[in-house]
Amino acid sequence: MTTTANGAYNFKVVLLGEGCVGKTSLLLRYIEDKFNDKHLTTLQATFLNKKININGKRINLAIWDTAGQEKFHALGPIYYRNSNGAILVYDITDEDSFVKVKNWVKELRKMLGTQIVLVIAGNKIDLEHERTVPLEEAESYANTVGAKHFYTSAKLNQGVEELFLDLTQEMTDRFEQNNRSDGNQSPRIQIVDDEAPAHSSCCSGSRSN
Ligand code: G3D
Ligand code: MG
Repeated sequence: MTTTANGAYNFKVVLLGEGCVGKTSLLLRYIEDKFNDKHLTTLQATFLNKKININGKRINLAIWDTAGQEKFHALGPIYYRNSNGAILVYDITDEDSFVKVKNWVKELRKMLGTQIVLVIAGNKIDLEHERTVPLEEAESYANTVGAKHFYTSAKLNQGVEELFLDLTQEMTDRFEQNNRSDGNQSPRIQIVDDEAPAHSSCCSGSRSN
């Protein structure tokens, strides 16, 4: 995280979760307000930028999506290093994807400690009738690990804006608290490139983590 010359905050956010849970769809819904855009789904990975304004503060989010490496168990620390926030996505109709979220929480806490802000997203709530991950279990789990829990549908555009807004607010609060409590600590530097392309992946194959 660093502040730019014009005083804006730059935060890095990573999307994590099993393949096919809807990570790319959530990102495209948030940034482009689109769902199942076949043109965008053919692009290759990196990140998308979003500029937002909260209470007069300008914030640049660099939101990283995977190139589908999660399907080959190939997402490592290089992907999530220097992240200020992580969105851990599972599919409410897929219990294995919730287990995968728990594994990611363990890994992130171990590698990055409590500095990273975590939010958990139970996606595909338009498929509520197919739910297999119990509501109370997901919410109480999130509580125990200090993460907020949101329900989302990238398809119907439910909960998406709220999730990103809450995460951004929390990252901003966290950054300002840290600055107050340790004014001498130099901020983590992170380069934001406005020209980076978008990405998404195809999910017609087998699921994996
Ligand atoms: P990923 O990036 O986590 O791998 P994707 O997941 O965003 O590529 O989405 C995987 C599949 O789930 C896609 O379907 C996508 O349309 C679908 N999906 C994503 N979000 C939702 C949602 O909120 N509700 C429903 N019903 N489906 C969703 P395909 O068929 O293209 O593989
Ligand atoms: Mg994807």
